[in-house]
Amino acid sequence: MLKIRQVEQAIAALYPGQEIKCPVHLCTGQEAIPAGVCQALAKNDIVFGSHRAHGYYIARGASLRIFIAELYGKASGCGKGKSGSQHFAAPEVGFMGSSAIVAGTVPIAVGSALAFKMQGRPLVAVVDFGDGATDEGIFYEALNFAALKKLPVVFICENNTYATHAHIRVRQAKNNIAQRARVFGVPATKINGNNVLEVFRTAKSAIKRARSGGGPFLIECETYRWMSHVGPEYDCNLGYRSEDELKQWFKKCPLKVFQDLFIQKKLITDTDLNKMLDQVNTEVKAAVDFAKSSLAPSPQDLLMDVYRL
Ligand SMILES: Cc1ncc(C[n+]2csc(CCOP(=O)(O)OP(=O)(O)O)c2C)c(N)n1
Ligand SMILES: [Mg+2]
Repeated sequence: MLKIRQVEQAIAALYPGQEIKCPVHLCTGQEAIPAGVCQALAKNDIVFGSHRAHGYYIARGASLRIFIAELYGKASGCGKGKSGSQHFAAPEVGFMGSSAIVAGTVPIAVGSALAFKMQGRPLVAVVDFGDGATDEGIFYEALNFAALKKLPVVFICENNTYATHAHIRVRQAKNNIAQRARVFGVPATKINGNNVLEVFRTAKSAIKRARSGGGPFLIECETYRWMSHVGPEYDCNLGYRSEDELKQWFKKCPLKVFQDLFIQKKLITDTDLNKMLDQVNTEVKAAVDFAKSSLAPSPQDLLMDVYRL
């Protein structure tokens, strides 16, 4: 969680310098979900993200250097400078990709789970998406198919109340995503997405169940996005949410909740925390230096690795 937070704060600080050209959707405030879920995965399980997926890449343990280089559009980036923040992947650690198409990776994860089942491999596919993805028809088709075929897939919904600037109450008659999944035959639960231990325990049991043939599961994680929908700033001036609402969620910061618990239980000291912070910041700085000093892709590479007619 600390690494995700520090990486994204570095991105937010660097962004106004205009060297990062791609849009960035920061997951600050929602770090407990990727951290908890990835901790519950087995080495060869796979996970898909959405447009807000930095946390999954980092929590899966993929290289920070080539991630930051990707944001800088460099040839050394994990997408050779062509994927940017929304379409990156790290298949070497089972992070199979992210997508700007809302709900786009949901059916792909279900298809992967179908492949695992047909091949008789004991693997699980996990897909993370926002509450906005549950506005899409494909989400319900995916739930139905996963339940019908009893597939080893776990759906993680980050319900942060908003899809861009639209509150869930102006998009859906009921804020009951977990309940809706059950109607399709997918067992589901709603949890506190800012409590990393709760996320970890729930994901662990859903993944175990899926691996042993129990079929799909949906976890609805209640959480909140701190920064603007896209970009590195606070956006209460836009009028779609209040500063007071944001401040209430600062108090539920997933890192602070976890740190306070560990300090209270005397499992960690302030000195340990500062040491961790220093280590992470050193790694982030090295990644930024690597990105800045890397070369841009050459014009000849423009049409390589992309679909074309
Ligand atoms: C199919 C599709 N429709 C609309 C958009 C425009 N769009 C981009 S992000 C977004 C909202 C996503 O909200 P949510 O899924 O709740 O994720 P969050 O941004 O809150 O993490 C929308 C509507 C899109 N990218 N793809
Ligand atoms: Mg949302």
